Amino acid sequence: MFGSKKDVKLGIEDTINRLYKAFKPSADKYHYNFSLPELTVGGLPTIIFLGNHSSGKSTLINYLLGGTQVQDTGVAPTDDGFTIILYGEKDEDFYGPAALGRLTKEFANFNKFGPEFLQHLRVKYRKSDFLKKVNLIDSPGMIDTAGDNSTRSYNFPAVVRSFVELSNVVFYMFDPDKPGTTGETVEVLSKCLFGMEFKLRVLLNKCDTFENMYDFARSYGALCWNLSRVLKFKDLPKIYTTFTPNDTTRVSTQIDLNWFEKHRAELLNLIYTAEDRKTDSVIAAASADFTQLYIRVLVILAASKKLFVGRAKGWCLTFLTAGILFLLELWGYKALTGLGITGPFSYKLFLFWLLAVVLVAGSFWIGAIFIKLAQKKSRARMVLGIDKLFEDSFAESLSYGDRGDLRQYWSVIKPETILIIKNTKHLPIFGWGLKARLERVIYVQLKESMEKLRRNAQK
Ligand SMILES: Nc1nc2c(ncn2[C@@H]2O[C@H](COP(=O)(O)OP(=O)(O)OP(=O)(O)O)[C@@H](O)[C@H]2O)c(=O)[nH]1
Ligand SMILES: [Mg+2]
Repeated sequence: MFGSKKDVKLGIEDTINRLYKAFKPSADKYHYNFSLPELTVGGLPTIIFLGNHSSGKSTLINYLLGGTQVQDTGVAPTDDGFTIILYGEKDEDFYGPAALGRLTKEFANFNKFGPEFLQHLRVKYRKSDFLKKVNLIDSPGMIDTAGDNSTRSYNFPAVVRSFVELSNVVFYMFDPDKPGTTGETVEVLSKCLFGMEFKLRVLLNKCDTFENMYDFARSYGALCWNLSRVLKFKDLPKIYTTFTPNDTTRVSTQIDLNWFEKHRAELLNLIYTAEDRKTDSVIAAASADFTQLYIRVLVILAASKKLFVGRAKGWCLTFLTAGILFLLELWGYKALTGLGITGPFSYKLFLFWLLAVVLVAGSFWIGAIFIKLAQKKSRARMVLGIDKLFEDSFAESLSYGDRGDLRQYWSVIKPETILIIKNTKHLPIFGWGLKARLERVIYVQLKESMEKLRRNAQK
């Protein structure tokens, strides 16, 4: 059905889009929001620029856009928000909710980050041929606030993670002054990129500022050292050593710039061919999404199974207690009156049945209260030992040691899962069909799509 290379990619994107739509009701049932709610099939690739403040993100973007001053640049921290730069017939800027309204379906979930985040969102349309090939995202520079987000009024790592998920190439820029040491950089590199490592390209920028080779080697070494401490990947990502030229670069520079120019050419080539990498990043994002949903489903099912067993035990005990009380009453009645309970109406018989109803109803009433309290306690215990619930659900995969990423996915969905277990009155009990369908998506359909893409690339 699909012939050309492009058709194969569109076919894969279309399949993934249909998977997202098909699983939306199940995801809703488990309170899971897909990071990519819907795909724009055949949409442009997106490139995001992350990095320390003043590392040269905005300057590079302006350079790519033909030297126009689309983004403000400056030595002090300049950008405090995310700017999405798209192609438009006329120059237009949008801010906040209006900006969100201009974006594609991929961004539909971004309002979950709240109004504070939306105040830091901008969309710029520019008439540049470059933007006919890619969408660009400029980001606020990282600052020194590891461990707390007090200087940002929104959940910065979560926002970065979402942008990374929908981007196809992630440029992480460093400058010689701060080769990977700011707190937020460490946090973002270690927490926000798992599963997306293949999109990452590191840029050691401003190479024109080195005084000599020794100076360069020191910075490069420091960057590698810092990266190796925070990145959990097996291999160091590719590092481009480059700079963005301006009118005075050549005049003020003391080091041979030719090699850095060569690296910039490679970098530009990567950007121009981002289209080729778009579909594999879409598959990776879908894989992350469906894996997270899968973990959510399994943990919730394990929790609801425990609660169900607790409830079943409680009701069995209640029935037993009510039965025993009834039999005791019957025995006492017979011993005291010598009468049966099926004879003609008498006030004694009436009292017997009245007491029987009180005993049985009372047992059920007290039983129901006990079950409710026990369930509450059981939920609280489960929340405290939530990691065990996860570890037990994935004991086999984790013991083989080949799915270490499962723990990272779990860390993303854990806080919300805790809230769901704590507060949702009726947790789904039957979901084994969904489990099997998700396994098919993750282990068969998405794997096959990746394989198809690989074969297609070799054609
Ligand atoms: N020498 C040299 N200076 C550069 C280079 N790239 C950017 N600069 C300068 O570095 C300063 C910061 O650049 P920006 O582009 O504003 O940096 P940014 O990463 O966008 O900074 P924030 O928006 O604050 O995160 C500006 O004064 C630029 O002129 C480069 O490759 N070489
Ligand atoms: Mg900037």
